[in-house]
Amino acid sequence: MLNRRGVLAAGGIAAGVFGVPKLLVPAEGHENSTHGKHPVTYQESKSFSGPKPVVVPWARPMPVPPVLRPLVSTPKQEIYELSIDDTTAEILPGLQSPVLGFGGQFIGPTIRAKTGRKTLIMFRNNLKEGANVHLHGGHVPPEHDGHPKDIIAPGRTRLYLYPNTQQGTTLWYHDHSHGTEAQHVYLGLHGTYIIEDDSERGLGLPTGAYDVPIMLRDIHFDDSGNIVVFDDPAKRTTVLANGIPKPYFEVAARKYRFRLVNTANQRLFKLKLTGDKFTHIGSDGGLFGESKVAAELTLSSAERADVVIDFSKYPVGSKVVLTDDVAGEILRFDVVRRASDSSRVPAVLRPLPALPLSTVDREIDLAFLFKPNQRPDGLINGKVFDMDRVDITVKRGATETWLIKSSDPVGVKHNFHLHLVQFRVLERNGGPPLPSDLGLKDTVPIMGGETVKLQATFTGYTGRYVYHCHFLEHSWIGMMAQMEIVP
Ligand SMILES: [Cu+2]
Repeated sequence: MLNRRGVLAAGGIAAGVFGVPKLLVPAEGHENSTHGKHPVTYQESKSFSGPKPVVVPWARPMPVPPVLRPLVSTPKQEIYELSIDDTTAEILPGLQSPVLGFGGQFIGPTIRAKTGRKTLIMFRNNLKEGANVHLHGGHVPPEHDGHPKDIIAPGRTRLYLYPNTQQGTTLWYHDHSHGTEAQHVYLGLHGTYIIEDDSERGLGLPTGAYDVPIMLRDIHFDDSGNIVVFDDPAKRTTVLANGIPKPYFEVAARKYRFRLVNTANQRLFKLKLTGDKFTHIGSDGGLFGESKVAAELTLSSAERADVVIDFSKYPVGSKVVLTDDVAGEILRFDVVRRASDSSRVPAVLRPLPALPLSTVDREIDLAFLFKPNQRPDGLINGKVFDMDRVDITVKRGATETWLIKSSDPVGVKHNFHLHLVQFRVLERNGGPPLPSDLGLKDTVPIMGGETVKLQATFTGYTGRYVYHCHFLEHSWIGMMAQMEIVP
């Protein structure tokens, strides 16, 4: 059986000989369930040889990732240490699967930051290969953005500074190391990073134990219970809520704020609640201007949805299930006790920033270059990513309008992510944005043949940042480009 280094190396080779690029097709439905290629099981040293453990629905509680404790905390800054580890996790019941994890945990600890207070984190890479950390959605200097070239060598540390100058929101941190980000994130290098701010606190939304991040993702176990990497995403049929398939979560009969984060490498969730609706209060970059009632939430890879669910109308003993239109039941909320509730969900939250006048127009095309009997390349505006090439130059402070498009055929899906700043979606296919496009955004799905017009203002820092498809097997084969922000 391959060890980890062997697996990662073999994965790179295997990817080069894939005939049919099902690896590059996001999991949404079972239409891609047959294909010919070379998935690789991920194992530490010995193969699991028993029967694959059976997931009994609602048998295990959904864990809430622990909040990381700072080593030093002052009103101006907090200092943390966090390791990047080879570890194991009990994802399937009774089976310890080899995975990667921040702080030794498959779902990394939650970091709670505050607007106006810096976060400094010393990451230590305990892997046998390079890794790094990107704060997804964070407004951070370029040397702290986890640029693909900035790798933490095995056994080394790197200090990341997050200024937290942006408003309260739900971000996440994950690996962004060049050529290995897809495997590393798939194997567990992901955690939630929450920024809180005083004006948000003043709204009276649920807090403390009633403010719960939920990381949703999919994973592929083979018939023996091994995690499969470099696979067909349609086979990632085990959906996890905070690392557990089909868990229950005990709630009081009151309001809860849930911060949903899609950490899947490539998946579009369509989420519903049995017999209930979400109160949708925010997206990637923070709160909406007004709360909205939503029967369904579309959440593509790396997107976040900030929602409130009010369980106060339910008698103790009630169950409410979170479902996906493809995966079916994901997570059951069990109402187990009554509770007082002084929290509120105001109809008016806080206004979004005004849209400045845009002075630059660009077109960004995400597409594959298909090649016979070879792995395709991922292209942005016709080019494979080169981390030494600057693709566009942006003047600091400029407001720009980007028409994101995909010249791929209808049915192919991509997922555009811009580093450094949040944007606003102005149009989709020349019409109004979808509900899932609203608010401050850093990631947006885009289908073959579609266009998404967005506007961004490049405040803050100068230097080099990437923009890419956030289906990680797409950025991994080159669907990434680089901008340089200049004074
Ligand atoms: Cu893509």
